[in-house]
Amino acid sequence: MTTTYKAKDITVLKGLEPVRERPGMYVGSTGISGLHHLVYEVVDNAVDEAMAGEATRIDVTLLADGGCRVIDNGRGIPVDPHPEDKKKSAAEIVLTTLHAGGKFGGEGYKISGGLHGVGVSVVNALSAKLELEIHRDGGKWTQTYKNGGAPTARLKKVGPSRKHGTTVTFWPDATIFEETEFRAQTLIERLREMAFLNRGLEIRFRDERPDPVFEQTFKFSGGISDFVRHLNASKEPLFKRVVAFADTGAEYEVDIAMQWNAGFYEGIHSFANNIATTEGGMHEEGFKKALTNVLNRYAKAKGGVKEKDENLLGEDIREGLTAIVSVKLRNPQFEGQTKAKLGNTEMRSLVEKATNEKLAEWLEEHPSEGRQIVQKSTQAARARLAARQARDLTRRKSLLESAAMPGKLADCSSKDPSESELFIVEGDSAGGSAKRARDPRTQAILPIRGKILNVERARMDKMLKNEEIQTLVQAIGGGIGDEFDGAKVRYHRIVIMVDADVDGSHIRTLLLTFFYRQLPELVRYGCIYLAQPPLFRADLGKERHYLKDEAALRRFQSEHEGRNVEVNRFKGLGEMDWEELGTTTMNADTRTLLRVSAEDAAIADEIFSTLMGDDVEMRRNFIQQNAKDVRFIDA
Ligand code: 0RA
Repeated sequence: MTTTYKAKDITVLKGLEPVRERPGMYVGSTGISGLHHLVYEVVDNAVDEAMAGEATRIDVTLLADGGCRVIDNGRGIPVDPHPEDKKKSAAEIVLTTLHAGGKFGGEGYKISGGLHGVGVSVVNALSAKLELEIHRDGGKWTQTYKNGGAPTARLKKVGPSRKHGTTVTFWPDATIFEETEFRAQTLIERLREMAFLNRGLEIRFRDERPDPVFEQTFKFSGGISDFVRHLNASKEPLFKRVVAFADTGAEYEVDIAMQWNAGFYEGIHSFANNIATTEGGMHEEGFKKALTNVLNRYAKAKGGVKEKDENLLGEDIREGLTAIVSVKLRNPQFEGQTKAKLGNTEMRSLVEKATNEKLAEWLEEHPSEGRQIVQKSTQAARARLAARQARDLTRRKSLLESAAMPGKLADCSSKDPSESELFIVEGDSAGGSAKRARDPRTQAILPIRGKILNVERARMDKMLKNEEIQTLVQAIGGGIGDEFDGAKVRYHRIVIMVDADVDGSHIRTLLLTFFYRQLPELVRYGCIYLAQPPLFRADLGKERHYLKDEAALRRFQSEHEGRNVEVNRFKGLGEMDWEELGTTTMNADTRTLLRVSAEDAAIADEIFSTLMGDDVEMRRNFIQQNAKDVRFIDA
């Protein structure tokens, strides 16, 4: 259909008619959220006055008759005749023309803004009635609009006034909105947020609809710092102080406040011109980037994280962080699915720079808090690594449980765990002797490399990644940790057979720690043993005597005083021939095994932690205290 426009139609299109035709375009919807948007639109204008330093107070009242009144003590909408249309006041133009706001306070007057930054004319267009009252230039002025924005008369001075400010009272149009009853709680939340975001601004909410009347005032001298405290109120803050800093330029404002809590969730709330940017955007990006940078630099400078260690991730640092990032700027670009993402690229570097400088400064001034933040972040990093490892292990589980046994394992032929033994043997040559000496029906041999780990500072996580340990887990067959299944264990005796030297003792400690931590059931049920290979061979003529330690040797020598005793010290298992190894250490009829108690394993674990841990002081003390104890430090 072809439409021919008449002059009248064009005038109407220029006015507010488009708003009534497509309300959703201007207030989002014709539902409750669109209805509330009307309130926010007027409040936004009032907040703009506050941001301009002209208003200090906003009163929002829900009237008993369904109307809503917003009073501010700002400059008041200009009342003088409009330069282009002398019959109309500037105020009338503001109320009846779309996008009129910016024409008055100079370029970009409208900083804070509703959904589309369209101003009070939209409220007028969607109201059955709107009453305007202005205090300005020594007078009080009023005007009424009806049926979607038509003025009933010109703006009229009704008397003198010494006040300044604007009062807008409107009654939403029931022919446009699906419902016209405001929800107090929703409005309260937003008004409180507005009060937090605009420090010192007093916002009073009054609901005159119910009986009794309800009233609440919001005014926060701490601004967004109070906001952060409010959000953390039900949580346990890491420390009392709120980290807060700001940066104001001619064209922008950056305002940031944050506080860590003992929880694990990240709560970063960003705003641009008082509008929640729930999809984030440039300001949030800049903040996160700088936060990660500053804290990594700080942590390394102060020793919380070692120079060679991996950086903390942003997510580690943000664990348990509640933060408000609020920016104000001239022409905000809202992007994204819900237009809740700030697109102005300049805000990224501005926020990043402010955070880089001011947060670093704050940390220097608050070392105790700084330490706590780093501690919390490193804990988060550790937890993240542990979680990943747990995932990796589960993924590897199928491999660990697979029927295929590691190539290095010389398995026994028996499939009965109660008669099967696994010898974990240090070194390949000893492994070779052990294979010859064993009973192949019941004894399996798993040789492991001389040093299964470069034991220096090996932590549990490193240990689990070790190939030798993984081979061991595979051979034993029951899995580890939480997923351990005793029924799948393939040997009821697991024998650690290592050299009687420092390396051997290290490996023994490490293996015991591994069993204690990852397979405690095996320790508790007494399945773990230490082989007792002799340290000396004393030859008396053709007789060979195997002696397990120095004490045994001294006893032997005193018993055979005057006779020619030739003493050999075994430097390692590899120096024994296989028959010697068999009779002294492996053969069930002639050997002695030492069963490892849970206590032994716990001691090993403690030794392990002490020897391998980060605490240098503890390690030094331990070595001094135990220097003479051959159990730990063999000569
Ligand atoms: C246009 C220009 C100026 C202020 C306003 C509108 C204004 C609008 C609303 C709506 C609710 N309260 C308001 N307060 C002010 C600038 C006035 C000047 O420069 O003096």
